Amino acid sequence: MGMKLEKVRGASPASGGILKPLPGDLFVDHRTSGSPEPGDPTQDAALNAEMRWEAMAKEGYLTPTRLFFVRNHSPTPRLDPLRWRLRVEGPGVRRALELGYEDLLRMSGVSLVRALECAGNGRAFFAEEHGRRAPGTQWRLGAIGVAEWTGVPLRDVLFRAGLRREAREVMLEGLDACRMRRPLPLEKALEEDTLLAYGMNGEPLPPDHGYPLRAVVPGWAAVASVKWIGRIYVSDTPLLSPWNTARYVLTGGPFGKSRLPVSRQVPKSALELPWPAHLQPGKHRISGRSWSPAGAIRQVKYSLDGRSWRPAELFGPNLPQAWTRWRFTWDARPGRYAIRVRATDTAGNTQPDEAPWNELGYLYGATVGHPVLVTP
Ligand SMILES: Nc1nc2c(c(=O)[nH]1)N[C@H]1C(S)=C(S)[C@@H](COP(=O)(O)O)O[C@H]1N2
Ligand SMILES: [Mo]
Repeated sequence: MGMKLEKVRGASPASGGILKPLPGDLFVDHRTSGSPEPGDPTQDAALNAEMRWEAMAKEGYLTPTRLFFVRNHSPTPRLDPLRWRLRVEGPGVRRALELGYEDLLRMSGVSLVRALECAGNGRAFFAEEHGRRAPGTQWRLGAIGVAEWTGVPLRDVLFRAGLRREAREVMLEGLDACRMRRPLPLEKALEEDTLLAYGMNGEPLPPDHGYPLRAVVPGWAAVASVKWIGRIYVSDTPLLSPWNTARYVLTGGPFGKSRLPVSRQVPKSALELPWPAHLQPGKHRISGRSWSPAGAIRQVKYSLDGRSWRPAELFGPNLPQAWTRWRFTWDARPGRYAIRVRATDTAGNTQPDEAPWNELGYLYGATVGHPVLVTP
């Protein structure tokens, strides 16, 4: 779709580090809480940048790229699109393919509005709400964004290589130092909105978000949406990687000893207020967003005291696999509050009071008390 090729200077080192400016009023910088990832030969701490929700209060439906969270397992690589190639191979395809950046731009493209959300979004609340800390980046709710992604359906590339009857799983492999890779079941890979994206919000993907090419796997935790893709391997057997065996699995608590790879997300809601928020007494318009992988949002309720609930007013687009904005007016009296929000999606899923404990702290979808202090 007529996207312009950004002028890119020549080859650069494999690791570029942090490219996105991280002003403190827009992001929580989680780098310091993380050490280098095992398996990353560069041994550099990678960028984990959490969007501050108050920054979205004045924005429209989409998350502007400059506000979009970043979650890296290795530092951001700088890739030269003139030398970059996408290889498609493995026993599940009839012929191996090699595509360049221009080849992908020439294929017929689509643009879709979809959310990407980290599997660990909300992890901090296992500790903050239930007193049990799950290790890993302590995200509150800012590891989500909704963008317009432009690219080609993954299935069009797979069809070009020709799928064999035996094809089972599709491993998407990143070119970052840790070679992040994770298999997708063939059925998910073939869904029409599973994309290989080269554009984000009408511009070429920025390096931190996967330039030149990333996957966008709607509805699934964003670990499936591999960035900086260099190879797609189609197997005829189930595939393993550290990212679907050791990490990004549900284990412990009700999951017991099983290690279920995280796939689908759960519904959540967030207020567009600082954490904690300080407000003057008087009337305020409070706004936020709710989202679910299972459909659009049917209803959002809020509570100032955790007991009585009132409906918030939904407004603007309400796209499935993206999010919905809502607002309510609050005549705030002095005091300390924990505002809770509970969304119900069109499939009937409602956010619970408690999220199932799991040792690695994924899929925290329970309601959350947003601390608000009202003082003159
Ligand atoms: N190659 C590669 N792809 C990756 C990652 C990574 O570290 N390397 N992180 C994944 C995770 S865990 C998330 S949540 C999303 C984050 O995408 P974003 O940084 O564009 O917001 O990218 C995914 N894709
Ligand atoms: Mo993630």
